[in-house]
Amino acid sequence: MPLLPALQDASGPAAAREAVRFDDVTLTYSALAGVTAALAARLAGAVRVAVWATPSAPTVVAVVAALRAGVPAVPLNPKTGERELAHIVADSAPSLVLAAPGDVLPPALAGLERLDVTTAPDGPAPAALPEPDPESPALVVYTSGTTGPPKGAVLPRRALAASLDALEDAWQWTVDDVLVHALPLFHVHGLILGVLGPLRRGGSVRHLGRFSPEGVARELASGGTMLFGVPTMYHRLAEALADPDASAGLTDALAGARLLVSGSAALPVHDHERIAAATGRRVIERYGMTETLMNTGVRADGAPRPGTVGPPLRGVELRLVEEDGTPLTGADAIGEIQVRGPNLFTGYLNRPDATAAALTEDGWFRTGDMATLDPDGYVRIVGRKATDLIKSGGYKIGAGEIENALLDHPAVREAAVTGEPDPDLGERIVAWVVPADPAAPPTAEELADHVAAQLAPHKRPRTVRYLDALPRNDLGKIMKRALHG
Ligand code: MCA
Ligand code: AMP
Repeated sequence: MPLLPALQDASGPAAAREAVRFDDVTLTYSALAGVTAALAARLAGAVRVAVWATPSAPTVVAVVAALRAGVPAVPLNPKTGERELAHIVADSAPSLVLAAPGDVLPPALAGLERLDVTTAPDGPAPAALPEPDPESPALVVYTSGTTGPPKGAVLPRRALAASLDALEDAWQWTVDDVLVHALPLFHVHGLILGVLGPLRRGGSVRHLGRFSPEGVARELASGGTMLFGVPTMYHRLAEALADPDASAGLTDALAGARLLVSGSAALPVHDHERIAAATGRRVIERYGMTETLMNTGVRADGAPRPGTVGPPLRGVELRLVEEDGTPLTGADAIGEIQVRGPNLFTGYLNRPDATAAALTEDGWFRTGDMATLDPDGYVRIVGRKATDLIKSGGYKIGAGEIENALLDHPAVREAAVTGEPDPDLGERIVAWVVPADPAAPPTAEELADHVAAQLAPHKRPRTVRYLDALPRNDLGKIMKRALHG
């Protein structure tokens, strides 16, 4: 089966069905098939293309066209700062950058040929395009590690198809579903689940452009059947439900949805309970990772259980292992989650060392997530092996990359970065800074702007604490645990 069957047969009964809706543009399957086939013809032969992934219809057209052409796409966060963007461009070496007409691209992309992506179909619906090899790369998605710059996870077409079909099975996801979301389109959650998911099913997606409880209420009340979001969004929905001025319409809209799904980080039980109490509906969670796509999920016909991410999805093998790699058995044992299956990436671009370190010899991926198993196989994530990885607003952020950026600031002598619990973001980035001149420390705003400009706004410290010196052990290593004490 092709990756996007409904686009291959755009003259069929689905042709007039709505595929994608943004505020300003709606594309039917026949329109999307036409415009992406024309663009695919122009991309043919490219090694890789970058996509300036604003939350807009041209991003969908660009990614779908690249997929149809069999050319791997590298979605770029349009807010990425100079240093990080320069790294991604140098590492992924795209032949072209695809952007909407009028988008202003930063200097780091100046050396690339630019192709403007329009959403207006030009010409008659084309014949079906040849389907690329399922093992060929579909996307390269950049993701942070504990140290160093982000790595490009190479995701083959086979992994996208396997993961989306496993979700079809778990959630009874059909052509009639209308997905509502406001996730960014440069990560797995928003792009693969949120856009390619509906398109693979022949259903539709409505993207809000930016998240707001009012937008969620409006779209769910007018035909939306499913909502995907990160815990921060559900937290903000829970807040809105508790606010008499904001809850009008929202309560009924959420209550009427077929499925409310949270992922990318843990949804606190408190927010689960607040939403259930206000709407009578339970949010279900699924657990995934850029490198593995989706691993587990509570089924639509399963029992929702706050604090768990459900059982493994169809086709996914999952085990817990001890520190030395020995598989664990029995309830309550805590171990690292390892997964294996057709949902896995093929490796990190240009990083055979990191790829080898991430996988066992027999092909299990080391997630770094620590969990226990309930007796019925539901997975309960209890923590993470690496304390230097922070999940904030659903974004994975490495402490090391922020520390390096802070150390680049002339007014910073030493820096350490940690995550602190935050009711809205899950974790908030905290920078511990030793100023070069204690009499004239840099302001918190200056440091946040510096990190946002070098890396990305979501990586900026939300809190800055000033110290005379960082706590270090006898070997000179920073003792991060002592920072919060
Ligand atoms: C603020 N801004 C700045 C600065 N300060 N810009 C430049 N310099 C600064 N100093 C801007 C931001 O860019 C943003 O602009 C606005 O101010 C607000 O920023 P912020 O406070 O960071 O955003 P927020 O409103 O708190 O965002 C919350 C959010 C967001 C909407 C929930 O965190 C989000 O979209 N998260 C989704 C992450 C995600 O998709 N993760 C999936 C990874 P503007 O408002 O214009 O944007 S995939 C994954 O994890 C796996 C596979 C899985 O399981 O899903
Ligand atoms: P990323 O590398 O951005 O793809 O993020 C993947 C990580 O997000 C996983 O390794 C988990 O730590 C976390 N994650 C994703 N979904 C969930 C969830 N439902 N509950 C807890 N953590 C999650």
